[in-house]
Amino acid sequence: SLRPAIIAGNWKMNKLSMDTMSFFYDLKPLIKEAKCDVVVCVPFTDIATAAVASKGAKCKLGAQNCHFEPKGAFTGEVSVDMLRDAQVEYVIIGHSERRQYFAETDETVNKKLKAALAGGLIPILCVGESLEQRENGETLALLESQIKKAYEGIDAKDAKKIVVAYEPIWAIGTGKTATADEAEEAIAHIRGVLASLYGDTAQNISILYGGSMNAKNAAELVAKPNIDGGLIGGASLVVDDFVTIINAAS
Ligand code: 3PY
Repeated sequence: SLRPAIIAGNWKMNKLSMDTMSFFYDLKPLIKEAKCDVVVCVPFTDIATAAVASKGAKCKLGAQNCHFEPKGAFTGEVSVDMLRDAQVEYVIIGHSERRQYFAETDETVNKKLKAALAGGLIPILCVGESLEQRENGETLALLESQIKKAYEGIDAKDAKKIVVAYEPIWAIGTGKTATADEAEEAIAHIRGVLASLYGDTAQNISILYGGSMNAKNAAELVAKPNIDGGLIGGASLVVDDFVTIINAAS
């Protein structure tokens, strides 16, 4: 395929430093032969520990958020440069939990994308519809709008660095997964929107599925032609489950 598979874990607000240490200690020998790119997005406070514990492992580190300003009076925020300095290579931007609980908008998502790209981080951009939007038949229009607003002012060269994650909100932390066909339909649509903006470059953009992807359903999801991997919530906290998913995508 044009696109290497990516399996990215999103720990959300979980794990202390000791748990982080044992996670990478256990993970390292099990992903030596992984054929996909493996990313683990840890809480800010676990980054330093993860950077040491993951040394030599076939995985990259990610954060779950960043601020769009380079520095200054933004109490409690973390900049792109700070993340780079801490050996982070990826950053999740616009996760639905941040949009829902922390007032992120399409506009801040766009600013964060630009800041991450300018600073050399690979953004994992999250988009996805609510249950109400799906039931009202608004899914495809909403995805188009979220994608177009997120990519505003971003050229094709930068656009292809962004990893997209389609995460239907109704499937996040609920145990409900989109069927592989529903996920493929939404992701093919996202790729179509990207093609309308960037032409053939859309074929080089990795688009992941997220939302209760687990050891049982991963293989069927990643077998779909447009699904290039996964952004994994709860199952990424457990080494065995995470490795099963990585192997399904390898
Ligand atoms: C989930 O799987 O619930 C996620 O939100 C992954 O980001």
